[in-house]
Amino acid sequence: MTSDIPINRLARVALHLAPESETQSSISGQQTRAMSSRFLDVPQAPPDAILGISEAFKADTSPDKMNLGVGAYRTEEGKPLVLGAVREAERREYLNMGGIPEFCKLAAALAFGKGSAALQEGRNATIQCLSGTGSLRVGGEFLSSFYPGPKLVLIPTPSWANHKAIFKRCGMQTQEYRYYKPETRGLDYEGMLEDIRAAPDGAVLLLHACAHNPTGVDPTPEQWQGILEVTQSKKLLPFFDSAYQGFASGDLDRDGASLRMFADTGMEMLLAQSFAKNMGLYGERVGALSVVVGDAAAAKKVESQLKITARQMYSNPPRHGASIATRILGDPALMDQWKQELKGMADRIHTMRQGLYDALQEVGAPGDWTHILKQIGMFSFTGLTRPQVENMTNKWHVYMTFDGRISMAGLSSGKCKYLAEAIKDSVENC
Ligand code: PLA
Repeated sequence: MTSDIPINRLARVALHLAPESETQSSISGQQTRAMSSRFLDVPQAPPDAILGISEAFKADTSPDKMNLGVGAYRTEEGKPLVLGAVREAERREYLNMGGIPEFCKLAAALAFGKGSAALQEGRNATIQCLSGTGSLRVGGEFLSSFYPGPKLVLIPTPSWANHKAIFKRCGMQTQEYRYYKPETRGLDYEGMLEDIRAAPDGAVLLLHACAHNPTGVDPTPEQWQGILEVTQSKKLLPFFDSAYQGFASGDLDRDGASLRMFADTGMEMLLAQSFAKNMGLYGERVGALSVVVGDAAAAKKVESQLKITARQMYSNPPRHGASIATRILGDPALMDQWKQELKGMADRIHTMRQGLYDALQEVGAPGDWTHILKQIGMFSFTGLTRPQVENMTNKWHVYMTFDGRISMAGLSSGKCKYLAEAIKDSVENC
């Protein structure tokens, strides 16, 4: 690493400093303001483990820079993608503005399957929420107030960086269970079951429905069956996070298989759904929370509480994005178009996996990189260590999260070689 740069790019993120260009003006700005506040002792929050990387990326002026930090789909040209199905849905006049309840129905059917017994029997309470994060948060608030079991959420190690924080903010306890085995770069299935068995009966079990973030490692159908059996014997309450339906395999039903396997047993469960990635509606905040219960009368009561929870946090969710999603989900032609476009995105990500793998072979990066091909979904968990990640950013202008995760959706064919050279250099020299 170059030692002549006084404070490097990543260090500015880690030390919670503003980009250099902003430092001067904020100091002079402070001098003109009153010097006293009751909030002076509020501690500075650390930068977000994922979104903080995008801030550092924006401040970098190198023409080689690459943002593989946040999971946001980009085209071969590195541009955000507005899906054709979304454009078409937006263009059409809204004939029926009963949009919101209709959205909840269609979203639940997309996840649980049209023939789902829970939906047919009216055992689900589904409300539109602010994308995946908002759905998790409202679900956490609901459990914190009304779950009669242990207020404890079991979370995989590692997991999406925000999971633990969201549940803690709701007043829930959290506990980790083993998930990823660095030695095999695969699932620590035995460790996972052992930790879940050792947890208190009735605890909440957080599961990634597919395309586990950040590892890209999902259980096989047989392993899901084993996880289901432990969930039943321990009377755990599964809480599925489905942020990538259709993105993992390119097939919506296949990516919904795990949560359907659980729901079809008739068990009670929660589901947080996001349409950010699969519809490319990131900023529109389209999502849904479903609480599936054992009895339709209970579902009505649960729904009333979910609505009050939302009312007290943000009153009601935005309409525009959910109206687009409703149009697509409710129209067979748009549905077909969307499925094709989803497949296109999943396939491009797959091509990038192969492209990066081939480039690593070509440049002769030391080590076994087959995990890049085996992992599923938007991310690759490269196995790069923190010093190696720092080298990737500081020397090569490649932005990625400190845990070694790269967003394959941010890569393009023309950049695989450069990325492979950066990885080779980091592995060899750090
Ligand atoms: N759950 C998981 C597993 C996620 O990966 C993400 C997003 C969310 C929920 C929340 O998504 P939403 O609120 O935008 O619908 N994870 C991203 C972005 C893609 C982020 O961190 O906000 C990531 O880069 O990990």
